[in-house]
Amino acid sequence: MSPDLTSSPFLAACRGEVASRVPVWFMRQAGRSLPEYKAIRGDGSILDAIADADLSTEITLQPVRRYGVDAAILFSDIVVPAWAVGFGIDVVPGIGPMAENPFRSRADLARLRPMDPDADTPFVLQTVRNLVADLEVPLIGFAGAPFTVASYLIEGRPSKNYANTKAMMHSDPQLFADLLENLADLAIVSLRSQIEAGASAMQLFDSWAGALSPAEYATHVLPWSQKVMEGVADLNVPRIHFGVDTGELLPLMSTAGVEVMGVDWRVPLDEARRRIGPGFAVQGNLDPARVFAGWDVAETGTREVLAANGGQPGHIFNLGHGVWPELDPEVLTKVVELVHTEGKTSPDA
Ligand code: 1CP
Repeated sequence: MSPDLTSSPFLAACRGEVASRVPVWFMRQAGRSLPEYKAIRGDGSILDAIADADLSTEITLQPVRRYGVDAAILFSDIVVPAWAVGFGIDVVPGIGPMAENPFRSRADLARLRPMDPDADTPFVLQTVRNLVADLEVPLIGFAGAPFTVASYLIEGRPSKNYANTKAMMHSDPQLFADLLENLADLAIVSLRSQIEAGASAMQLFDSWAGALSPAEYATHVLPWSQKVMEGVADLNVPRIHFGVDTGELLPLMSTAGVEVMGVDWRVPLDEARRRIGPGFAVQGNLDPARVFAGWDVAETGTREVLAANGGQPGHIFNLGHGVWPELDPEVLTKVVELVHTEGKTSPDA
């Protein structure tokens, strides 16, 4: 029997309630910073590891065991739905998602057929079921937001300036909208299947939305992220929304239909709360670089993040972006311990 997790510190904080402690987890907490990951991951594409439910289950559990974090995040990737429906995308070790034939024209929409999770991603559902049977903390399911996934399909590889993506957005807005609508549908189906299999929260990663101006975001991106959030609303799990370099976009992103707003390291949490207004929990936001710098710097940074939240209910401690492969897991363990002992929230804060 899996335990009743409703009163877990993580889910309480997502609801904006005072939790027994400030919960903490790390984006990209599984993966290459962990020696135990490198030991079992093998070579080749991460997609092969994701297609192996036993391996994905173990990789998801590794950081939970090591760090004592308050939530697990499914070991998968944001390109899994597009890969599973046969778009033609791979994840190349040391680089990231790559498509040999990028999305360039209306005809490419046919490469994104609807997804049937039972037939197309049975291994994801099996991994979620394995995990919820084993875990004593909530499992977070996730999807890439339509814009961020589109950026990989259009560029065909990780990008610095999103030149092709923004060119399509401005020169053929209808094609861009049709692509994002298609990707929104894939994200909805994928998220619903993860939640129905047992995930108790979800995060929509719009990692690269910070490349856009607020006007571009509002017109060309927000409606499709809103569609994703609405498409899972009836399942009543907390919805977390996050992107990097999104300080200017926080007020808009928080209108997508979210309970928890993820904040990168550039905006202190008190300022982030001021920008998005009341009624949201916040997640973040220790700069990974301050973990890289070693424990003394990480300790000061952790205390600064807690102080910026000022004890307000609804704080989920996290990094301001994902764990870097070069971070020292020992420092992250100490961050978790410090947040657990010193992090307090109060209704009077
Ligand atoms: O083969 C490997 O081990 C390579 C590294 C790796 C890993 C561990 C990739 C390739 N994906 C993942 C797993 C992954 N990806 C998780 C699982 C949870 C965990 O690690 O704890 C998650 C949540 C993701 C999500 C993801 N993939 C995002 C959003 C989060 C973020 O960091 O902004 C993005 C942008 C991707 C694309 C991606 N996949 C992999 C890489 C190296 C990248 C980024 C490439 C780039 O810089 O554009």
